[in-house]
Amino acid sequence: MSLRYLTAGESHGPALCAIAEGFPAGLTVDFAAVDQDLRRRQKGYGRGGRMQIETDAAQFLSGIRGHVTLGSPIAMVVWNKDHESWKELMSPAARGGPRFTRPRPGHADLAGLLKYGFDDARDVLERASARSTAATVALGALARQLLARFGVRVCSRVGAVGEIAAPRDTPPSDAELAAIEASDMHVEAEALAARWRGVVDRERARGGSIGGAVEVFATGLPVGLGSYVHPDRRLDSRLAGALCGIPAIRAVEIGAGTRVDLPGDQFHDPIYWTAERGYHRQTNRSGGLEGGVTTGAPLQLRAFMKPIPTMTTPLPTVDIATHEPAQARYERSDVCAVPAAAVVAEAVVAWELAAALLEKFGGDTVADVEKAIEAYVARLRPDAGR
Ligand code: EPS
Repeated sequence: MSLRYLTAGESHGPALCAIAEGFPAGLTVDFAAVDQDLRRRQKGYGRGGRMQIETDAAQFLSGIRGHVTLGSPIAMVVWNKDHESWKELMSPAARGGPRFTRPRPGHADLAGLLKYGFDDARDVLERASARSTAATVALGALARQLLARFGVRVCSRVGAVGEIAAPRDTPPSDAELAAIEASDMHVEAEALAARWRGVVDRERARGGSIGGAVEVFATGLPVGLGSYVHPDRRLDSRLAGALCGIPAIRAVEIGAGTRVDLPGDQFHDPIYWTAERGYHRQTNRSGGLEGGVTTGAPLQLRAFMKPIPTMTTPLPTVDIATHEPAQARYERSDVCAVPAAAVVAEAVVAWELAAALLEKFGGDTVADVEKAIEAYVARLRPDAGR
């Protein structure tokens, strides 16, 4: 059985919940590191009022004893502090009260109202809210710790905000990573961050919102995760699907995937072999994936986030109670959540990589997984008689 998860929870309900199933026994979990990832998700220039209210932290209910995984399902809860102020609206008494009837173009509101037969968009938006990504990040934090145990590291930076894109880059160094984590724009170059803040300020002043792009990198991956033998085993399809599962992500690029201007001889990464390094490349335009399989080079992905559809200068819509033209309702929101999306993107990538790693090397214990990886790496060594 492979690694799997479920999340549940409404934005203003009591809590967000997550269950992770399939973790091997024997992994020491650093709870503080999980909460650190949750805090990272809350940061970023352009965030709205909700992040001033919450101090997200994960409470572990099962599957771990004395910080060590038991191999049983790991249940986690992230409590919504703001629930206190929304108890009434989230209670049965709220039925029959004021309704949210002016759906926001670009949000799940109208599709959800029609699909589930509701007459109040609150019944849709509570679950469609990107608040659910707190549960995603808690799961990703666990996956990241499993990966770290085997030398795999996942990190991210913002790659664009609005019309200003950063140059394409390679995985950040340790010093750059420290600068990225210290930046409210989740980027190492302060000059770029300043320009991006200007874009966010401009949109805030216009009553608008703005999207952008995030880059996710993973280093230390062995060659051979994922498979070309069937579409749903391709790691590229699984990573793109996972990234598009994040609210507001509309496109994913793998390596230089959108560089359709490059002919084949300039796009692909020539293969070399030396006795010291074995097979290697001098370029990584594949983004670390060929045939849906990891090449052993750093994984490089870009995910593109649309502007948040909730705006103080709302778009035209229709009131579902009257069918009269109306302006979309404004709910407290963020002007820009691209830095937070980078942290969420890291989490889903970490999860998919952990799942792929366990599929290839899985065992009941972390020690079993370690032995399987060691045997495989030994088979691939340049001096292993191949
Ligand atoms: C979010 C919590 C939400 C929003 C935001 C993300 O909380 P609230 O609705 O109480 O302000 O701030 O979600 C959206 C912008 C959206 O459209 O879903 C969070 O925890 O990240």
